[in-house]
Amino acid sequence: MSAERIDLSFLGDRPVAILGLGKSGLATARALSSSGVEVWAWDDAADTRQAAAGLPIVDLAQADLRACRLFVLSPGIPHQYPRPHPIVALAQKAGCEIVCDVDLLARAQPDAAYFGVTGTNGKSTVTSLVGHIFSGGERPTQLGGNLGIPVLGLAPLGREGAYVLELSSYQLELLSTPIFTIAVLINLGVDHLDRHGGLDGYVAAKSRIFRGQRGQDTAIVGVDDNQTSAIYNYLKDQGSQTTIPISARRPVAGGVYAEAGWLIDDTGGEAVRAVSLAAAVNLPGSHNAQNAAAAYAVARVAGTKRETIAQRIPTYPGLAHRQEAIAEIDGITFVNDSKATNAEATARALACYEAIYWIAGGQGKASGITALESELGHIRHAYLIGEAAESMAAALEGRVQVTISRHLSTAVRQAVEQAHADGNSGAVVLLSPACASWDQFANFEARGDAFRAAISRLAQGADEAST
Ligand code: UMA
Repeated sequence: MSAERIDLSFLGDRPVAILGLGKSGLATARALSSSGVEVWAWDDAADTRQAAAGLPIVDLAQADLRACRLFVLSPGIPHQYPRPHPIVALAQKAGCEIVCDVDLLARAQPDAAYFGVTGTNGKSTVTSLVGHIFSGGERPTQLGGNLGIPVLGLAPLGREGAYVLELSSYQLELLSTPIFTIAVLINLGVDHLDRHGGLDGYVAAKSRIFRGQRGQDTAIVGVDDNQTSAIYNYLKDQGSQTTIPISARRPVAGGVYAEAGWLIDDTGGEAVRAVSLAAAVNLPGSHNAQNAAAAYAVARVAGTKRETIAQRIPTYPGLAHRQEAIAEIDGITFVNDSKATNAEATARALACYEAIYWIAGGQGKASGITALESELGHIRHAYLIGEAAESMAAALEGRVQVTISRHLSTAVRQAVEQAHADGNSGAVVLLSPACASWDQFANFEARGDAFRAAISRLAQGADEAST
């Protein structure tokens, strides 16, 4: 968080209603309050309302929402599907303009550049990798959004700066201000279908990142899946903006792609070996080649020199909870991939290791685990936790050895015991749940932290045993 806040005083005298006082709602309320704007803040959870000490709590279900200037909705709260939250329905009836925090940032900082990143998987990595490439200070940059840093907690940047924002489908669906001079769509799998009324709604929400782009703007689009490939072709045919294809699988004319351990830059009309992917140790697997291609393309379009990008991609430190190698104990490597909340993300991690003792489960997704089936051969044993344990066990039956562990700490203990019993040097205990965390944890970070804590207890036990 910066000491200097985004100024929202242009919103004037009328109150602004905020529904949801999680990360984004709290940052919004604070930015509005410090700008002198009257806030009506509400959260359905009584303990969250209590924790929001100092904020003016107003029961929005009872308030006259016609008096509001705007209604700021937290991204996790439905405004359309499966059904609008009752207070959102009241706001709609009252004719209130419903926006998200990104709209407010865009209106408050109209002169800054906005680079948006979306996709089903990899968007946090691409966003943070772009930030890493820009970290030399050539241009003031702030990273935020779905990444976990609410946008109204970012610093004001003005004309010289660039906001690099990770956008979820929830945020894009709410965002009414078209702002992205560089917009990235990395890939599209199946996720959040309940919130978008099905796959078409999800694809439409993601495509909104390109809304309003014009001649000088750029759309960077992954072409490795059918959905995004169709979107790339559509945008190219329309010709409203410059389009750059990216691929981890094949050469793409005019684009950026991975080939034989290199990122190839063909954006200048000549294929040039630009970055050694082999040197980028914290970007393993072909999915990360796709992420690196996307980040490379953003940085090139933004004017960063090819040599600078080639130096910085290999020094990317990686992100917590995304294939994060957290320890090696007695020949077993522990990898925290708690952020993998759907089967596509987990498939990407499974593809990177052999002899995997796999911890998975949580709150299941409607799409199930079909998308990771091609990687089952890498798994020695699966340890299943949470609500989805039984349904995942049924889906894996006869193909993978399964233990219903129910709880994460039990799963870690069982996985370690089995890896030792198998005498597996090179074993990997991988937490990559393919499920949301909300049945047993506050969020994916808390789940990853619990994994780390279980391993740290294990490491202490190992130390005690060896002394
Ligand atoms: N709430 C209600 N009524 C409801 C539902 C929720 O009052 O019916 C309240 C809850 O009590 C809680 C608050 O709303 O206090 C939560 O709001 P939220 O779910 O929008 O979560 P935030 O804490 O504001 O975090 C949001 C994003 N969360 C979601 O989109 C679900 C975070 O993305 C993001 O990092 C953060 O803003 C900062 O921008 C997380 C996420 O899970 C990582 N995103 C999904 C994903 O990546 O798949 C989309």
